[in-house]
Amino acid sequence: MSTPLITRRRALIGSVGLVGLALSGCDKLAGSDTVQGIIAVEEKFTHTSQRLLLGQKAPLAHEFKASDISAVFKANGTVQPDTDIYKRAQDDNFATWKLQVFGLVKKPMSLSLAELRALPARTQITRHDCVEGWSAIGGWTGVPLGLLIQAAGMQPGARYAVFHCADNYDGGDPYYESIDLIDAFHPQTLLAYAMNGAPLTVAHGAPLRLRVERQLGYKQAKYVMGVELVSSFAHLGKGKGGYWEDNGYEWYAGI
Ligand SMILES: Nc1nc2c(c(=O)[nH]1)N[C@H]1C(S)=C(S)[C@@H](COP(=O)(O)O)O[C@H]1N2
Ligand SMILES: [Mo]
Repeated sequence: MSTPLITRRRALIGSVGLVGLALSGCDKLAGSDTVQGIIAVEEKFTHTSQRLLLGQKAPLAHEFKASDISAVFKANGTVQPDTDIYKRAQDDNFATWKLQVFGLVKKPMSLSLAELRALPARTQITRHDCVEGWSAIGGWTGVPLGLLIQAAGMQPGARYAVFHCADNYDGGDPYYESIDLIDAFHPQTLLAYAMNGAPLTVAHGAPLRLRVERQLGYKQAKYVMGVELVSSFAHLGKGKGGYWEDNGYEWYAGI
């Protein structure tokens, strides 16, 4: 465990609280050149218009009661990555697996599952909407992504968080996803290690998956091995910011 995270944790537990931190982070961001730049360069009408409509308030996705949790939550896309790196991690039940936080950060970090579990956590019960036409309500527990980014510190020029996954979709290209910093610092954006109170199963993305609650299912990257801060995702995959985006889906998949 690196000192900055522990320091941050003490500060959080102290007075502000995690949501306070995330929101104050957002307030600062909202006035920055970076965020203004993101808004200026967005090509997608949906994205720009939603941002304009929402202003800087970033409302929360609806959260449900425990009794609303779906009896069956379909596992979709990859349900068992077949890459060597994943199989090795799975073999020891992710005991030696580590999340890499890198790219345009001041302090790259490498965090074990135990270290992630020791950080302040958020639990939320939300509805997952897949573009294929099914939905399910599930409970997610994990570390707010904004906390990790704060701990790593952003370098100037960071605009997006990219999630590198362990699976090659359908035996083809690596699965990856990306979100902007507004979603990265949204208080409901988590790197989740538990679903419905139990450790994430392999089918649902063990050991760690993204929850970005105001976007569609394909943004919810499973098997996250690394979070990279970038200024542009043009050099990744086919340059559209995600596996499904490279195959024609919208980058901003707002619900
Ligand atoms: N790494 C990875 N993440 C992924 C996918 C995938 O195939 N690989 N599929 C996506 C799609 S389309 C959906 S709907 C959700 C499914 O999550 P679930 O299996 O927990 O229901 O994961 C998303 N994240
Ligand atoms: Mo999906």
